[in-house]
Amino acid sequence: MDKHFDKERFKETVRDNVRNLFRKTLKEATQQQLFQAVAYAVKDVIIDNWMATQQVMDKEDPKILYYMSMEFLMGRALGNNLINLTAYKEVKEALLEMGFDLNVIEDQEPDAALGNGGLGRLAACFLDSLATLGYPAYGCGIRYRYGMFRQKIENGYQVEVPDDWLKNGNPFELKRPEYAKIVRFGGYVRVEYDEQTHSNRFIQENYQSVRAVPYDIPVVGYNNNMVNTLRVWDAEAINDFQLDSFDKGDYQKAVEQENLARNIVEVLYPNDNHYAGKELRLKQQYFFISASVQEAVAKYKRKHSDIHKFYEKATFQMNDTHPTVAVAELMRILLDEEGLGWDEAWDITTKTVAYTNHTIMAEALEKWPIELFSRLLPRIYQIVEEINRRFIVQVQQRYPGNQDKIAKMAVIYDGQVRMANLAIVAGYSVNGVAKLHTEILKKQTLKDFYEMMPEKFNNKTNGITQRRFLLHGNQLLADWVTEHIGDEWITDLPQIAKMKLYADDQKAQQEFMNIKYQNKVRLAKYIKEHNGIDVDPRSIFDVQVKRLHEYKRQLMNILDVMYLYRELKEHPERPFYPVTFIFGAKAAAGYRRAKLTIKLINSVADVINNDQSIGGKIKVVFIEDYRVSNAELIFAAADISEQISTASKEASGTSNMKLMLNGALTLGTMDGANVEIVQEVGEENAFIFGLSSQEVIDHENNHDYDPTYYFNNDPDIRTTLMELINGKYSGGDMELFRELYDSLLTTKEGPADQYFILADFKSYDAARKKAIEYYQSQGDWAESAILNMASSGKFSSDRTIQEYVRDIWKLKPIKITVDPESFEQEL
Ligand code: NBG
Repeated sequence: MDKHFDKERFKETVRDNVRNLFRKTLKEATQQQLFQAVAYAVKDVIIDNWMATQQVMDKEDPKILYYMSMEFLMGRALGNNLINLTAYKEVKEALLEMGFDLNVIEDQEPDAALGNGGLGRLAACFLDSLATLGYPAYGCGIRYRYGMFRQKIENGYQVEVPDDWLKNGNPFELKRPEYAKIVRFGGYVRVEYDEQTHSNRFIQENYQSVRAVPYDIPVVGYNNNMVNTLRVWDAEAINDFQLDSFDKGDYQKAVEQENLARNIVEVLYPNDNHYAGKELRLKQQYFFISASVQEAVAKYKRKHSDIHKFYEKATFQMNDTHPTVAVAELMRILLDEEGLGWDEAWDITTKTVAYTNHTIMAEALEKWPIELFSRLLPRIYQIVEEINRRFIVQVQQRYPGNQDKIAKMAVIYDGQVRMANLAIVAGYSVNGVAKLHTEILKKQTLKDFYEMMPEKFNNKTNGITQRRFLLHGNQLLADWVTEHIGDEWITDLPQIAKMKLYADDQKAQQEFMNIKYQNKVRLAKYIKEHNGIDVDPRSIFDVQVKRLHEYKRQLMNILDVMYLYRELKEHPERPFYPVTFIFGAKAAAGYRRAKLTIKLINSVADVINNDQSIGGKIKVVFIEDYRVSNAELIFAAADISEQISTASKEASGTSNMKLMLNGALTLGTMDGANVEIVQEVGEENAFIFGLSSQEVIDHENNHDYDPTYYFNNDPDIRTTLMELINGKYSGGDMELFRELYDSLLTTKEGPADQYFILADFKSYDAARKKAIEYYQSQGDWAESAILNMASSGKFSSDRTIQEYVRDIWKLKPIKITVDPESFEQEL
């Protein structure tokens, strides 16, 4: 690409765009307008490759993956697109010559935050890897009008502000009205006997409907001309107040359809690892699934006449239980629209759909009341009932007289439709997202299914894209690595292992620490601008950034900070190396304890940061509105990676991988992918503590965990907890944090200390002190940090995708060649 990049032409295009879009000269344009002008210039290039990709797909007719997900946490597109077009540095230079700073322009772009956390970001990393590896794939999702809320901190509390991310339009998207689909809700099903075919026909009547209109967002592969598509669906009303609806007395219905369309894609539910159970949520699910499945079938039929072989050209990966209504929707289309019999339809469906489980947390598993499900989706419910009826017959044959098996595995039971069970019964593959997680699924959570159908189960340890989280997010480190070992790591991360050679080289260690320092200066500047807090880039940056959830134990982290602070005050004579404790986390809007934990972190920060007597040795920073764009800055600057979930609860984690890639050392429990991280880098280069997953599970099964034991016998723990209710961090208010105190010691709302904070507290504190100590031998630390980065090869989402392709999807890569002159022509 660089060979053909024509700087002068690019500048001209930007100038033209500013003029044509905004009737302004470059001088008059705002930074936002410049961003738009640059983004449209880049889109021009992408369009060529996008069309070329479509042409190859048309010609070669490959099998296509449909990655179905309610969430795609894409972050910003401009910088990433430039990186993957290998045009970042040239464009930066060109803009500089025009007097503009690409970084400032990048900052104008709102994050596409159509996701909550790990699950949505995983989907985004997967799209990047699929395009880079040349696999034909569509992301299928929802074009939420408002994405993840913006978090403001006011008086220490989280306040949610609507995320109006489309306010200035999205320059990269493309509306595709020609692929619109109708989606139907409610009404009833009339059964008609067809004399000719001697079969029943099922006709949905008196329903409400909306028009699903797709918007395509390009997904650019790295340096390979491939452009895949993320297709997100918007909803439009079908009959916009035609006069004849008054005449027919259909006025009410017209209004309802209008409202349905307006509401359905309005907002992303801000819950992570927690199921909301709202009717509108089920509508969202069926809305985007029905449209996506209809289009997948239509696309197949444009080229093929034998629907029986659909699965040879299409495969659906269901990202968690949210899209599992796809099972029944595909059945509906095959039965009611294609006229197939049940067995034929079931054969196709069960060769098409596959399911990924992302959690063992009971409150995250979706279950819909029959009343709601059947009222909203009457025909879909009939099909699920029939799937359930046939499956129960199978279970009875396999385990005669065993009611317990039915109770556990039935798709419909106890008045509820169980979406995970539907996905497992129909799916040809069921996978967990890290080795430990998959083992827990097989041995505990999904034990009965595993016993009955072991061949479906497999593990696919998560991964992350090094292109966003090193090449774009940490350009200094990326360049440094490339200088030493070349740039193959960009598409083949295991190559980064070559950096192990330099781990004990003093010069390399100094260079590494210097880069880390510069990244810490960059983050310190961001913190000063956004929080008004001065932090010392020479201090240790100890980082926990992820959604706020009790099982992730931010509370344990801040309690330990309170303990360290008390020790520092009580023993000013002891040496204490300065540490900056950095948090970033959004809490679900209705999650009281999580929101109170944010308030606690900010209150502790206020007290400690303003205590002149400790000479700035401890700083606590809560970074507002944690999201993909500021995550890139944070990862680059981190020394310590806090991965401290209660063992067994974090299915995989992915910030652990991003931090490792950026040379941070893990302080964590043996949970999720931490286990594999430690396996790769060696326990001597991490700080591991706490109960094992088996110990946690045993306590849970035996109901024998008693946190008051620690409270009564350990004065350090007792004193720390008392500080929650003695007013020390609440301006004398003894009640403010009592709920957190109670959650650890009483059974008022659920088990006391459900996440074993007190059991792990002392070993956590010891491991953290060990890390702080270790940091002071800079050479050893640098060696471990380089080894972490160099051992992260396994955690590229490229590896994850190759495994999905090999074991599950069976896709073949395609190659896109475009006229090398076209980039020049466009720009
Ligand atoms: C989350 C897990 C994480 C995991 C991501 C991606 C849900 C339901 N699960 O541990 O909590 O890394 O999925 O797999 O959001």
